[in-house]
Amino acid sequence: MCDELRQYILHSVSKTGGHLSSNLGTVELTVALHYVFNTPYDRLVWDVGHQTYPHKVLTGRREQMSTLRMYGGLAGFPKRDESEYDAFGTAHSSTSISAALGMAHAAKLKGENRKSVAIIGDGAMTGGMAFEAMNNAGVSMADMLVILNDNDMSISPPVGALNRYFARLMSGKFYARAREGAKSMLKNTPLYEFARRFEEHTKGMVVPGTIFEEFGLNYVGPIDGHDLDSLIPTLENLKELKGPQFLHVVTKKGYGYKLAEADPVLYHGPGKFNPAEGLVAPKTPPKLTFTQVFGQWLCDMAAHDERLIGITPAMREGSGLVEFEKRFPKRYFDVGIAEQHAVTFAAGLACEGMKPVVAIYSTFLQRGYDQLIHDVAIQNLPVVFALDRAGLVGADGATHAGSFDIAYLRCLPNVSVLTPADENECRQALYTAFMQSHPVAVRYPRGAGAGVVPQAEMREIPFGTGEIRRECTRTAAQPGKRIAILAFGTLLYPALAAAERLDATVANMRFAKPLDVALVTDLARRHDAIVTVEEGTVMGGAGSAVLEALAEARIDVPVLVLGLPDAFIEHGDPARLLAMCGLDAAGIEQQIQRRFGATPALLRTAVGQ
Ligand SMILES: Cc1ncc(C[n+]2csc(CCOP(=O)(O)OP(=O)(O)O)c2C)c(N)n1
Repeated sequence: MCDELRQYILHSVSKTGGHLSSNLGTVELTVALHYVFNTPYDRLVWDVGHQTYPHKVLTGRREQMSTLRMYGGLAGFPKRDESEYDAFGTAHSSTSISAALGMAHAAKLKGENRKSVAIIGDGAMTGGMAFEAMNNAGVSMADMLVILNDNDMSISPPVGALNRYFARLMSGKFYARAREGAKSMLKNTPLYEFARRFEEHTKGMVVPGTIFEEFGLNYVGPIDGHDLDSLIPTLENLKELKGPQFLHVVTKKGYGYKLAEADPVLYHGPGKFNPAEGLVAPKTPPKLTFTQVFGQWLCDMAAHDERLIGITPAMREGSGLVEFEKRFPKRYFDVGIAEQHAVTFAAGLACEGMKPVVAIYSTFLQRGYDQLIHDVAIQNLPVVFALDRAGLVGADGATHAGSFDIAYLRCLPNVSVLTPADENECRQALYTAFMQSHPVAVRYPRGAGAGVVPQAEMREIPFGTGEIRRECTRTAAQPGKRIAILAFGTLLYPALAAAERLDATVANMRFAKPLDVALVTDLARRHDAIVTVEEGTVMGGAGSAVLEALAEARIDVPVLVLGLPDAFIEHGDPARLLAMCGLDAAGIEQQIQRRFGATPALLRTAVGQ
C-alpha cells in the first residue's frame, strides 16, 4: 500500500506541481498513524502541513489530487473546512505542538479520551514556538504525542545547534552509550520490555537525558520512519502511555524516488515534470524574477559595502540568496525557521554599525512583528527588509499571501515602505533603502514583473517621492471626469493600461510611506476624482494613507480605493485571483467606471472612439 501511495503521489504531483520530497518521505509514517490512531476522532496535527498529501489521499481526497493548489481544488496544506481529518489549518511552521497541546487539554477538560499527535519536522523544530510549546507540555501532563520527523533537511540543509544535536542522537557512539544507559536504567521497569521489543527489529529504544526528556517529555527513538514494523508497534505502545510523549522518527526526504532522494532541495516544491526524466531546464530561459533581482542586487551591494549582512530565516532558495552565500559566506546567515530571531539578530548587528538586510517573505515577517516594532523601529535602527512574495502568491493560498505588509508597516513610526513597480525600480528601491539610516522595507511580488531590465548602475530614488507616468488630456471644460490613478507597486502597469482607455492620469507612487503628500494634493486639486491601486489589503493600506493625507489637507475629492478585499483569498492561479479582485487592467477600468459613472467622454474613450 505504501508503494502504491508513493507512486500515486509522485505521478499526481508531477502533473500538478506541489511539494514532493517531504511527501515521499512521510508515506509510511502517515500510513502507520492512520492505522494506529482512530482519526478523525484522534487528532493529527501536521506541522507546516506541506507533507500531508499522503494523508489527503488516505482520507477520501484521492480523486481530487488532480486539482491540488488550483482554484476551487484541494489546498496544498491541511484545512479544517476541507476535511474533518484536517484537525488544524497550517502552512506556517512550528505551530503543531501548541495546537495539539491545546487539543489534548480540551479533551481532558471535556472528559474525552481522544489522542492528540503533533508531527513536526527537524526544520520546523528550529522555530521558537515549538520550544515554547514543549516547555508548556512538559509540565502540563496532557496526554499528547510529539513526533519529530527528522530527515536532516529543512527546505535546504538544516542549520544550527539543534541539527548537530539530532546528528549526535543518531550517531552510533551516542546511540550505543545511550542504549546501554537506557537498558540499565530501565531494568525492572515495564518500559524495559517495551525498549527491548523495539530493538528486536529496529533501533527503537528509550533514551533518557535527551533535551526532550529535560523538557519533561518521554523521549523514544530514534526509529526508522520507513519501517512499518518499527512504526506501528512503537505508536501502539506510545498511544497507551500517559503524559507527554516524544517519538524521534528518522526518514529520508524524497524517499523512493531516486532523483528527489539525490536532490531533495530541487524536488521540495517542483512544478510539473515527467517522472521518468525528472526536472529539466526550460528551453527558453524564464523571465527574470523579482527574487533574482534582489539576489543580484544583494551581491552587487555586498561587493560595494562590506558592512552588508544577508539574513534569511531558512529560505535561502526562495529568497534568492544562493549566490550570495557562495560569494560572501561570512556575511550570510541562515538562522533557521526563526523569523523573530532573524529580526532581532539584525537589530543587534545594526547597533554595531553593520548594515543588515533581512530577506523575508511578507507573510513570514508577520511572525517577527513585535521584534520589528520593539527592537528595530523604536530604536530606529537601519535594517533593510526585503519583502518577497508581497501581494497574492497563488497556489500556496491565504496562509502565504503577502496581503497585509503595507498596512502593518506603515503604522509604525520610523519605518518607511517602498513599493517598486518593476524590476529596475526594485533594484533602485533596494539601493535607496540601503542608503538610509532608519528601517526601510521594500516589497515586491512573487515571480516576474513588467520585464524592465534592471540597470547595473544604482541610483537613489529621491526619498518619499512619486512620479507622474501619464497625464490625462481632458480639460475641465470638457465633459467627463478627470481621474488620477495613484498606483503603488507592480499594479502600476495594469493601471496604465486602464488609464489609456479612460484617459486618466497615472502616478507611480513608489513610496507607501513616506507618502508623497505634495504629489497627492497636487493631483487631487487638478482632478475630479482619485483612484488608488495596490496589491495589498484595502483596509489600512496605501489607499488609506492617501485618504488620511487628503483629509489632513482638507481636500474634498471623491476617492476610490482599490486593493485586496477584507477577506482571505484562497489558492489558485495568481492572474485569475488578481482578476477576481478586480485588479487586472480590465478590473481596474470597470471599477472606475462603476464608481464614477460612465460619462459620455469616458464611454467614448473606453470603446476607443
Ligand atoms: C514560519 C515559516 N517560515 C518559513 C516557512 C517556509 N517553509 C516551508 S517548509 C520549510 C522547511 C520545513 O522543514 P521540515 O520541518 O524539516 O520539513 P521537511 O520539508 O524537511 O519535511 C520551510 C522553511 C514556513 N512554512 N513557515
